[in-house]
Amino acid sequence: MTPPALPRERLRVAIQKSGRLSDPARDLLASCGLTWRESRDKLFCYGESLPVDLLLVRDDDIPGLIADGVCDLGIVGRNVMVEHELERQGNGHAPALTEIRELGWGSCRLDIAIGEDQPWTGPEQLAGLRIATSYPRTLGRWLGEQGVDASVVTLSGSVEIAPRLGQADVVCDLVSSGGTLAANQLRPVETLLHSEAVVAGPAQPLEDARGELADLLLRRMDGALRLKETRLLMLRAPRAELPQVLTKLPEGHEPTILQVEGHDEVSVQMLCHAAVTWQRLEDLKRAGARQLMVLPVEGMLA
Ligand code: PRT
Ligand code: ZN
Repeated sequence: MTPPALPRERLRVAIQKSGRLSDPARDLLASCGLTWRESRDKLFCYGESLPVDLLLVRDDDIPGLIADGVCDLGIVGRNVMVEHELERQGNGHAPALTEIRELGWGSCRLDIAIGEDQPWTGPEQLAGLRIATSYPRTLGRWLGEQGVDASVVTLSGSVEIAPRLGQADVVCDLVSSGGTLAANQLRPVETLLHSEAVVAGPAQPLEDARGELADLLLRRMDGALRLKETRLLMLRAPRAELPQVLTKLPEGHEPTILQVEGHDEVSVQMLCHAAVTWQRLEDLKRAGARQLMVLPVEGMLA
């Protein structure tokens, strides 16, 4: 696909067109205040609120688009980015990408998995075996680090059924809940990589107007990601119980404590860095707090 010719003072961000990362990536960009108009083929979104356009592609294409300078940033799994960089390295090229932000979602592991009834003594057990994977370079690097000589069978999908089809002895695949492995009578024994969605950018920083736009977008992303986690905790407590209640507050900003007019009571408000658990609310209540309330925060400007 040839991207539309546009002046390069517009920033171009590649995201997955459809798949596990596409909705969260769009939601994140929307929470940064981006609005856009989709092209008829739905592969290109023209940024209306900011000169930031989106290219909707297969996740595997994102690192290459950044490496070639077609896109300036991308939202992609670390697993895909690492594999791309190792492929470049194998071909004698310098690194093209850098990981700019971890996004905290799309988490998974790249694991070696063996038959669930097979014993596991360690990586040396893999010597001489056939390992099916969609991540041959990441697997190859790990095998090299372990000093194990095994043969890598590269498959583009359905890796977990390779042992049953006689294509491989063990697998090296992405795992999140572990349900797919279990359904295929496999169990994970080694983790090669911890992955999550990341913002990837070029190894060389962007220097023109696009650099400033990228900084703006990243600052908004940081704010949006922080806000997503932030909660406002509100409660009341008899003044006498306040010291005890304060010891039970979760992590967050310094609490604001106000006297409740006409009562020997205080009202406490606090911005918390993470969701407040039921356990925490029960602990606060036992310490003397009443009328506990936890609210999401829509916007914040310090
Ligand atoms: O069409 P396109 O090429 O864009 O999409 P895709 O099919 O290659 O990717 P997609 O949407 O499946 O995954 C995109 C990214 O999501 C991956 O590159 C990872 O960074 C991330 N991710 C997070 C996962 C998983 N979790 C995951 N569980 N990607 C794939 N899986 C698969 C895994 O391969 C296995 O088949 O889910 C199965 C295992 O899941 P559990 O929950 O049963 O363990
Ligand atoms: Zn893919």
